[in-house]
Amino acid sequence: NKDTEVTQMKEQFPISSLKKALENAPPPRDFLGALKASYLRTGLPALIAEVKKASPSRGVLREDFHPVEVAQAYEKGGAACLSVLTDAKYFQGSFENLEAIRNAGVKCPLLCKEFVVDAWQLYYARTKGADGVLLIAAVLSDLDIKYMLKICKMIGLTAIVEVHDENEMDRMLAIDGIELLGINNRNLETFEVDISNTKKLLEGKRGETIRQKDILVVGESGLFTPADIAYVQEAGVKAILVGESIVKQKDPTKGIRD
Ligand code: IGP
Repeated sequence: NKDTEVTQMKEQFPISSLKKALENAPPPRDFLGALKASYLRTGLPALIAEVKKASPSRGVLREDFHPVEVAQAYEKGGAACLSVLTDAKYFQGSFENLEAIRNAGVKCPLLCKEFVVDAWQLYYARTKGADGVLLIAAVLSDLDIKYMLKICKMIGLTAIVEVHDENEMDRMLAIDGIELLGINNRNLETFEVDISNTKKLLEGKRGETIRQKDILVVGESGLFTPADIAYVQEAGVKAILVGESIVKQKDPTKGIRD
């Protein structure tokens, strides 16, 4: 599992060496700012386009998968930010992909899409060129989330905190300092996707709290059509995270907006 993977990597790259590397690293790009600018400019949810080769529920999504080409196509197609899967076991991703995309001159801010279970991973992601990370409420305690948010702030990473049900949402709304909240429409245990989940979690008091706290909401997973986008925008979403439907396009510059 992730813990043993991280333990091994920690030995190879001790935290002291990562901190040292970060002293000379180029500054992070403004992930949240890029989303806001895109939303203001277009009036449509800002696109976080995901560089995703495969998933546990759908298998390999694209046989001729070239991460840098896909990333460049997304950027050209108008994505505000990119998400790059780095988990190897379930998504056939890698940190080499993240680094290669960063080094290829892609200007969009990059989200390192990883199962973060240890703060060490935040430093590591940053050394590999990440501007943002995902913190999943389903796998982290409230204390973990608070601690990791602090580290993110310290090293200049933007965090998207991900929830997928009411309980996780309420837990996260009680934590201060969350700027970006992702609502996953995919149930992580059953893999079932239902975009009405986004709407359900933004109704009533919860939606009110989100507006009061000025949290930007990202609609995640299972978005395929302009009608899907309109539906989640109507629910209150200002950014969307899309993988499958665009990675599968013959020409990934032909985004979901076309
Ligand atoms: C993208 P989709 O259905 O457009 O390919 O989904 C993204 O939301 C999904 O990859 C995702 C994910 C995650 C993957 C959302 N949260 C957490 C791994 C871990």
